[in-house]
Amino acid sequence: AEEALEPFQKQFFELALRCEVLKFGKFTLKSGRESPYFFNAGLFNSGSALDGLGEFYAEAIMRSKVEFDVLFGPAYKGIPLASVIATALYRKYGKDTPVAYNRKEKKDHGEGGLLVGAPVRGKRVLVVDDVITAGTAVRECIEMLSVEDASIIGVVIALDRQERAKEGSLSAIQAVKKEFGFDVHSIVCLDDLLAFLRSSGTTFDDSVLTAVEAYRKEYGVDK
Ligand code: OMP
Repeated sequence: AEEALEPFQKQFFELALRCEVLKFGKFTLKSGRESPYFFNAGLFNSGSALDGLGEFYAEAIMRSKVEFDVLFGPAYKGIPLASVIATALYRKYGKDTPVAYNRKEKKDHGEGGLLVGAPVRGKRVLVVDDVITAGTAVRECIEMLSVEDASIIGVVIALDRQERAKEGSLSAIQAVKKEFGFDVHSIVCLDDLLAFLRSSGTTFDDSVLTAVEAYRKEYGVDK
């Protein structure tokens, strides 16, 4: 049986559709696969969109019960994400969470260092990202943070596509979990998208659901 969507997950899909972050059609992915849907988080690009986005991440974090000291947003996309998530955690849950991020380029003057914001030394860090495609960004974070003796205790993303990596039967996310031993939390996953489409009545053409179901069948991970 399929799990019902939580209200915030339904609202997240509605926002993603409104912002055209979530689109249906034919898209060639980094992996070369042709996907019937695409998620472009860069289009959460206005005050209202970012406000909603921050709240949905915050709710996913609160529900996960993950305990952490610092929210870390890898440059560049992670920086606004960490900022709006932290304000939502404070406004909605009274949790005043320290925020940090990295520079991509080293400064040659002033206070140097690649890390900016709250100190991460020795802290439990929750990393934020939009999607994990190959896990490269997560690996880079682990390296950056290990220099500071910080430990990543989890990652939170918006969408888990639940796809098998090109090699093997695990998804990039499952591989990251297995290799590093931390959890990856998401606002929604592919199965939630299917649930959303199934519950949307006549809003979408039947071919959309059929195509996403077929894609899940061909490239999806076992649960
Ligand atoms: P970075 O922006 O490099 O971390 O990775 C995001 C990558 O994932 C981009 O190359 C996107 O094209 C890709 N991507 C999405 O952003 N959304 C999707 O739904 C699917 C992909 C993908 O190509 O797998």
